[in-house]
Amino acid sequence: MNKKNFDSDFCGSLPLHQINMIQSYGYLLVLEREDLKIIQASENANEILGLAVQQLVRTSFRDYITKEEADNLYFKFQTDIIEKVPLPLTIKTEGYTGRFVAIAHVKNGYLILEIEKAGEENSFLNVFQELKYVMAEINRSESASQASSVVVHQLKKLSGFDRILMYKFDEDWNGTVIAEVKEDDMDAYLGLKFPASDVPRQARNLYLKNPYRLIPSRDYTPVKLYPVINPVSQAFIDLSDCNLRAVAGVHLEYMKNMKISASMSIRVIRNDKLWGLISCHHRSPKYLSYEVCSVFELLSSVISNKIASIENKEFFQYTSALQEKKSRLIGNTYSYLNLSEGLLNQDINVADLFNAKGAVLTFKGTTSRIGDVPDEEDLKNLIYWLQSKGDEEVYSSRNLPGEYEQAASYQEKVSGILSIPIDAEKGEYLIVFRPEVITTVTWGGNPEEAVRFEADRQKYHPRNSFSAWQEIVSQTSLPWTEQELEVAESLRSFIFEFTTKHLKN
Ligand code: BLA
Repeated sequence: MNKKNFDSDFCGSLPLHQINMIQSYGYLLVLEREDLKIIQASENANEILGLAVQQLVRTSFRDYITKEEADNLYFKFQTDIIEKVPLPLTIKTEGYTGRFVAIAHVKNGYLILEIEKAGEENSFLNVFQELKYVMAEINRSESASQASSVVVHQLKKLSGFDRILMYKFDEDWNGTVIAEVKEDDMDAYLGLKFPASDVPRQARNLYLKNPYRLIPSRDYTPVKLYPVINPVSQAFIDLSDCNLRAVAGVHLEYMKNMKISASMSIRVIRNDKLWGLISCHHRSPKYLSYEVCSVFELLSSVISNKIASIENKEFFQYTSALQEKKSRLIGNTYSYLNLSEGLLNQDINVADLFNAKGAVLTFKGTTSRIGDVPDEEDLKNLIYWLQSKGDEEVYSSRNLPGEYEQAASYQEKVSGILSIPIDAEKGEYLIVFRPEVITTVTWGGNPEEAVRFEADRQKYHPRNSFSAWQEIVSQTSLPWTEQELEVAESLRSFIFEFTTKHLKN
């Protein structure tokens, strides 16, 4: 099936870094680092600083906070800290004193302050005891799905969101809901798969820098900066790292279609790559203070570490087992000084190595085969096709009939192929085959309708139904894993060395 890929073709190119407005639950100031002079301010800043933005700009932020706070702010950012740093602030204007948190970071040479009301005073011990408990629960888990289930349940108790789910990405960046806890009268998403474009590439990339994204209410009025264009750089300031950044319109519509008003998503990272998101939903607006968001952030790293340690251990065990099998095959080949004896005819063979059902070796005018492989004529044509592709490297596909139509006539036996060229020009190959595995994928709404364009082909909307939509996937084998492809590559090097050193004639 040739799916539309809105992730790379469309949604993935929306310029999120050029959104120049903020959500209204906080205030944003752009300061010069040297003298803390206000260069730009969000139009709502008058609510806390007492002056209209037109008058605010060019004043010094020092005038509104205590001397200690101003010095702290100044000194913290003399070095090139790129991490966001939270700073407590007491803002004093005429007749008004308020406690705030400023989340500060440097962008384009400027100091960007995102200011939110400080949350309720909560003793460190209170928060810590809750956290310790959840952390202990997470750490006891033995699988990623168990850890996910623990974390969604615990977060629901801690935060009171209506629905919390763990959303895990696959190799094509589609995501499946692997754990969910929700209020009874809400739709269930557990087990459903969502297409990559729902959280497109650039939105996913932002989680590599920012641990979470909070949208307290989709019904907010975006707030502009004053002046809109930064007067020094004459450009939009890049707000992509800001928590307050206004939300892409298409995603607000998506939330509406999901019947939610507020959302919070927290990253799960494994080996520096986004593994999944914990997505929290609320049917009415829900604001979380910076302090509560920080608890989520901390739990995000606890769960990330746990999942990484579980999966890295599984990865290691699996890789060692593969290596061990490969070594046995190589040992056998050396003992018999013969490729087909060593790789196809002993107690272990290449089909076992690659969890395949058939294998073929075409070498020096002889074809050796084991298990389920294409018939002679079909095999000959398949090898011509492989030759015509001119690959010198390992080639693999889990959907051979999708790439080479003739294979459709034997798709049951052969839907997956992994071919290792020995001498492609002479038609010499080692090939393993996997059979078709027919699966049913249940999507959250038809993925072909992930984007609905209006008649003008300009305006578009996200899909408006997330109810289960079944796709039967045929002509497809189990996927070839990264480790299997690496082993195939090292087997190719071995065969090259073996044939050149030991089988000279
Ligand atoms: C953002 N989409 C997101 C986010 C999530 C999802 C979690 C991060 C923001 C947030 O936490 O709300 C998607 N949420 C899901 C999914 C589930 C869920 C799949 O709970 C599963 C149950 N979205 C579209 C289309 C486009 C698109 C068609 O459907 C593009 C054309 C874009 N999604 C999009 C963009 C963002 C986004 C641009 C970033 C929004 C922002 O941060 O401003």
